[in-house]
Amino acid sequence: MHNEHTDQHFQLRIDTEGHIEPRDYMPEGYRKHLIRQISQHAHSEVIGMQPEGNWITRAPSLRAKQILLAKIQDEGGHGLYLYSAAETLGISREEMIEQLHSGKAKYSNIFNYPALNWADIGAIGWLVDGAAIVNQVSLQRTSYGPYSRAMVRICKEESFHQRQGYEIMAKMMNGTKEQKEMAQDAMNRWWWPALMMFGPHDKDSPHTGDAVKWKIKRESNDTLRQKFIDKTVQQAELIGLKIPDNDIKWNEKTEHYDHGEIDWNEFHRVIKGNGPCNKQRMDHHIKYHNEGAWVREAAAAYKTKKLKKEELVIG
Ligand code: BYC
Repeated sequence: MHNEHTDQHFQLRIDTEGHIEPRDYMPEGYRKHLIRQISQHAHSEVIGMQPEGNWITRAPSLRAKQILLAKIQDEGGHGLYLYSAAETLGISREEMIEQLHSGKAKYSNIFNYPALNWADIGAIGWLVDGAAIVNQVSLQRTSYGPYSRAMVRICKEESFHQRQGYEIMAKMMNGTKEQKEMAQDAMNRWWWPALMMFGPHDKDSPHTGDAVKWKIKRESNDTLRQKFIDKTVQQAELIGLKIPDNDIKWNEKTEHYDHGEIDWNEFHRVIKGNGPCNKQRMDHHIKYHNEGAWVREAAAAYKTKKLKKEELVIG
C-alpha cells in the first residue's frame, strides 16, 4: 500500500505531533531507523548492568547494597520495555541479540570502561544516568508510540538512579582526604566518556537528518550534550568536584558553559570494539546467554503446550 498519499499522510501525522503506532503505515526507512536505535538502546541498558553488577557484593553498607541492587534490576527492566517496543516493529528478540553478538548492533560507548572502585558507582549513577536522563526526557516526545511510552516509564526510574549516584559522590566529598581523591579520580575518568554518550557533533551525525524530520529525535546531539554540561557543572561545584577540562567556563553571551575538545578518536576506537572492556562485556553476555538457553527453551515449550490446550478447549 505504499504510495505518495500514504507517505504524505504519515508525515502530516508526525508534523502535527501525532504518534505512529505499530499497525500504522510507516516508510521502511522509519521502521529500520527505529529498530536500529531502539535495539541499541535496549542493548545499552542490559550491557550497562555489568559494570555496576561487579560492585553488588562489595557495597559498603546494606543500605548501599539494596539501592544498587534495585537500580541494576531497573536497568534489566528498561531493557525489557525497549526490546518489547522494538519487537512491535517486526524484529524478534533472537535477531536483536544475534546482531549484538555479531557486532552489527552497537551499545553505548560508556559501558566499555571499567568500574574500578566504589567512587565509580557514584560517578556512573550521577554522570552516566544523568546524561541518559537528559537524552531520555527528550525522547519521551519521540514520534513512535511504544518507544515514547517506554521512555516515560524509564525516566521516572532514572531520576532516582541519578540521585543515588550524586549522593555517593556528595558523601565521599564530605569524607577523608583519600575519599575526596577517589571521587575526583572517578570524575576525571568518567567525564569525557559521558560527554561522548550524546554521539558525534551534529555536523558529523549521519542519522540526525532523518531522525529530526521524523521526530524520532526531538533535540540534536550537541543541544542535549550542552544541557547536560550546564546542569552538571553546577552540581559538581556544589560538592567541590573539579570538571577535568580547563576550558570549561561560563559564556555570558550564549548563557551556556563553553567546553574543550572531545577526543573523537577515542570515541570511534571504543564504538568499533577496541575500548578497555569491549571484549569482556561481550564475552560475559554471550556466556550467560548460552547458559540461559534451557530457560528460554522451557519457557517456549510451556507456551506451546499452553496454546495447544487452549486450542483444544476452543475446538
Ligand atoms: N555509543 O548519527 P548518530 C543507561 C553511533 S543506557 C555508541 O548521531 P543517532 C544506563 C550511532 O549508533 C541508555 N555508539 O546516531 C544503563 C551511529 O552508528 P550506527 C543509553 C554511538 O542514532 C545501565 C553512529 O555513531 N541511551 O542509561 O542519530 C546503567 C553515528 O551517530 C553513540 C540510549 O541508547 C554512543 N554514545 O544518535 C546505567 C539513547 N553515539 O547505529 C545507565 C538512545 C552515536 O549507524 N539513542 N553512536 O552503527 C539515541 O538517542 C541515539 O541513538 C544517539 C545517537 C544520540 C545515541
